[in-house]
Amino acid sequence: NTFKPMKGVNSALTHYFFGPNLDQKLTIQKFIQFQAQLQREILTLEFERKTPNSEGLITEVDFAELLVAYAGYSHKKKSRKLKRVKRKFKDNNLGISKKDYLDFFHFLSNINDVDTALTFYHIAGASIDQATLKHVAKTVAMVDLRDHVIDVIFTIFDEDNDNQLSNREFVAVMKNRLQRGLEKSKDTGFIKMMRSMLKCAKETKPVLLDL
Ligand SMILES: [Ca+2]
Repeated sequence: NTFKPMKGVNSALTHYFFGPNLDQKLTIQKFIQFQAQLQREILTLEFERKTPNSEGLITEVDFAELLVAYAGYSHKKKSRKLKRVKRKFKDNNLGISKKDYLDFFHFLSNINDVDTALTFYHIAGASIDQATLKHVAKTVAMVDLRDHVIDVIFTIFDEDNDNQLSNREFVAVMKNRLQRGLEKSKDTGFIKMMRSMLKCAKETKPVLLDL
């Protein structure tokens, strides 16, 4: 009925999901795999935009910029945090690799489970210090965050400088962000498209080509 300007993209995706003859079924597993790959590619693009050096490393400030943009702080709060990172790592600029960046976002994608684990630690009376965060990342998200990365994370998020991350300082910010991210209009279109693809996968009918 109506002309869809996204037809080219949709066709590429439908071919990817349903095969060249559109007769293959899209499994949940394949869809999840696609989603993970897409996220990885987006994160890689973001990382590359910070122009890593010859060793493939970006600066701690670059990394912090990516994270504070993600956290959605006010301009004032952002620049305060970036200044702190700049000061702290001026003479300790070990750099952040693409793996560090991908690992950290993998950790973030498990933030709800991390929250549960941290709450448990809090009840048990243990403080959420660097060692605890590292341990939780490893056991909950199964990522091995480097000590240096954790040091940078604390420099960004530990606002009262007590060497501990409170829920308000870190997990609440990131959880809120993840949830809000899904409500943003630019994502909604994509998610709607994904939903319709899952729907047509169920009906084994290429709905998107039914123009
Ligand atoms: Ca703190």
